[in-house]
Amino acid sequence: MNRHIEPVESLCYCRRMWSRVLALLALGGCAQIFELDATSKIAPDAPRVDAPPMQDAPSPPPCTGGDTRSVDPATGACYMFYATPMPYAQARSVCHALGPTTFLASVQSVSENALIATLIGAKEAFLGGTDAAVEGTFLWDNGTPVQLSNWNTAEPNDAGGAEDCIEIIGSLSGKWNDVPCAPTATSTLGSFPFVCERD
Ligand code: MAN
Ligand code: CA
Repeated sequence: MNRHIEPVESLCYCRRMWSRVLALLALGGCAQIFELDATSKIAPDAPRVDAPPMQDAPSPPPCTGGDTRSVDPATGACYMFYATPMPYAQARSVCHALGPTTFLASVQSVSENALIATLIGAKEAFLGGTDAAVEGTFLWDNGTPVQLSNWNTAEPNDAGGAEDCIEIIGSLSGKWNDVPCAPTATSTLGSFPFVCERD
């Protein structure tokens, strides 16, 4: 037998139920919000870094040193000609003392060779090439292989089995010849003016 519910009583019952449902929903919503708040990781604002002021590209150090010097406009390299003759090892030391990017000159292009030939005038000068480590394999003083070939006719001939360094000959439009790297007891040949290159 169904219990009889008075209409007023049933209305109140319904209201009570609804307010409970609403309260529960509200609680659930709050819980969710708190949960979100607890777990969300919003990064704090990164500190502002102002853009550096606009600046011109840093200018390379001036090309000084040697008795005469010249800058290759194509690469910015600085070539310095030292007219006092020295053995290769001593010339190399003079160049290296000028800084970590300065070596006895290496030649990568025809235009670079022409620039050095003009710089030395009618003189002869050591470049940085040598095959002292492995006969016939020439390396530049900066460690790169000699790839350009600008040898004079019949060179390199390793004359007397004693020519491991490269000279550039101004009076022959910059042609190369292998020569002794230092004078010996039997030959005075081996001291030359030289060219340093700073890259
Ligand atoms: C001549 C040629 C060269 C050599 C020099 C040495 O010019 O044989 O190859 O290097 O003599 O004086
Ligand atoms: Ca030679």
